Amino acid sequence: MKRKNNWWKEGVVYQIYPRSFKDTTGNGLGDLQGVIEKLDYIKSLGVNMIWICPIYESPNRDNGYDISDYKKISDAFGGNETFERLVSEMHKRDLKIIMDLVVNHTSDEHPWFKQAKTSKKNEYYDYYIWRKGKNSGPPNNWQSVFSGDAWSYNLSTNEYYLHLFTKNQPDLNWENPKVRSQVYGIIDFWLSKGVDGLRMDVISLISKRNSFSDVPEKMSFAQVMEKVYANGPKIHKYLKEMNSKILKKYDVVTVGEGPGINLACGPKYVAENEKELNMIFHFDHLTIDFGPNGKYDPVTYDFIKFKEIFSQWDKALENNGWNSIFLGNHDFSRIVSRFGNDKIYREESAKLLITLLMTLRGTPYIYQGDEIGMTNISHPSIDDYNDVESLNAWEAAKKNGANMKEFLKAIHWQSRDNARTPMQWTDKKNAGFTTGNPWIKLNKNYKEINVENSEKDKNSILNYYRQMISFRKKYPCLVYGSFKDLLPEHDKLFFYERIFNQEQFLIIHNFSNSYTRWKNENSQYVKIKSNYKSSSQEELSPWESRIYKLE
Ligand code: TEU
Repeated sequence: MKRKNNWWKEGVVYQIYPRSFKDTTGNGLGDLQGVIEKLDYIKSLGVNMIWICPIYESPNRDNGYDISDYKKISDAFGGNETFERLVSEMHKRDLKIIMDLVVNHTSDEHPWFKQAKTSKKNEYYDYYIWRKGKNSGPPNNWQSVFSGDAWSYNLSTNEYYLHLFTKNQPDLNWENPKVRSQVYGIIDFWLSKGVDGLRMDVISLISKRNSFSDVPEKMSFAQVMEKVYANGPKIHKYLKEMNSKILKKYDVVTVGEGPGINLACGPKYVAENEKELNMIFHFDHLTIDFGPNGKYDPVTYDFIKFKEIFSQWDKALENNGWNSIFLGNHDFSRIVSRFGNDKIYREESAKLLITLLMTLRGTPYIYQGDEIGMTNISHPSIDDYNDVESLNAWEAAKKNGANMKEFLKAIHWQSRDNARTPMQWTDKKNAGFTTGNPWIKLNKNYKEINVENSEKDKNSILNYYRQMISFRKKYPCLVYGSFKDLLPEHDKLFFYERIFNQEQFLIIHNFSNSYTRWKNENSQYVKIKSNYKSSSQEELSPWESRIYKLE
């Protein structure tokens, strides 16, 4: 199949976690006016799209991923009026806006759920998923992604409701056509206001396996996700319906977040002829360091496997569909801490990672703060953490008699708060994020790592990001060209070619702290970009990236 060219394939996305971006009111929480004030900065990076995490009315049990009013922007962020100003200011600058659509579940404070839980006769009862208990406990042994049972008891209906996340996030019943038509109404509401795209939260989970059978004891949580929670029997029916009823009326981009989506089932979600979604986020590479007991049981990741995942996904979507290229977001550690070296090679490795992101096939996503090389935190006490996933995992570990000193290390490594500390703008009070008390502790290193310092230094990570983004935009080959890993078995080097018509590139990255022997054997290829000023013909420096072009 001949691949179609689309604006969203050729662009680059910048992801904003609004509560940690920029506060303009002094209440310690980022807001939309803050985003507006920073639009020129974002534009200066060279990106074309901004994905903004949920900003709707919410009790914030999961920082906005628990929505109580889908058509209202939270007043804490500035309300609908500020949002409309944001859209218009973005469009003035030729920036597209992607909103987060969270419709696997609502908040338990959403009027639908407040009604539903009152009685089995209530007209909203069937908006959610209810089952009778078994042996004076929940209907089955399903566990929530955020620890504990995935079912909570409700007295008025004498039943349990399903929540794959916290108990404050009841799952919607997509079997009910009224639920689906409400969702399409919400989508229409925002797209008709000029929103250019949707990132769909855990969209892989909306179709449930209605037998609700127990999960076999031995299954790892990753397998449960793949085989039990995600990719349910009607998922493609729902996505096709969503597309034909509403999405196809607009020229918008859609990216489905897909826990549990694997190589076998992934391509169908994004195949152009299936008319469902444009892109998905799969997590094969971001769960690569999860151990036998999941995220908070981390293991050293296998670099060869890491490269293989990129190759396999590229191949799977080669002729039909489109990839999203990302190494982190608001749910994972900082990319330089996780995949680079945030100590002695912070600058080099951060530059290597953006070189990787900008030279793979697919649409690249950059998460706020990565452009200045922000790093993980390691607070001495769990009390300094905010994320519900970390806090629940901590309680569960305590109950299970875990070694809590070790567990704190796992929190340091994996907590979602690593990515949620306030954006570091300056070396002044609270890194210029707020004049008040920040809702979450800052990373102590803001005096050194901040936008203001990065602007002054022409060799900063920030300025290198700008160069790399504009570099990518210059060559269609980097967007559409074929991809081939040329050294799949090498345990330090990632070396690949990209080819598109007459344009050809060789790209090499040294994912290690050591000097590594490597020589360009083909003199027709000329080095045109690197994260080092000068380098040897015989070896690569630690965390060095080079791009060669066929002349
Ligand atoms: O994340 C979905 C999801 O599965 C994540 O919880 C992910 O698996 C986990 O963080 C990895 O440890 C989405 C949102 O991105 C996340 O912020 C929400 O908390 C979650 O959905 C529930 O809406």
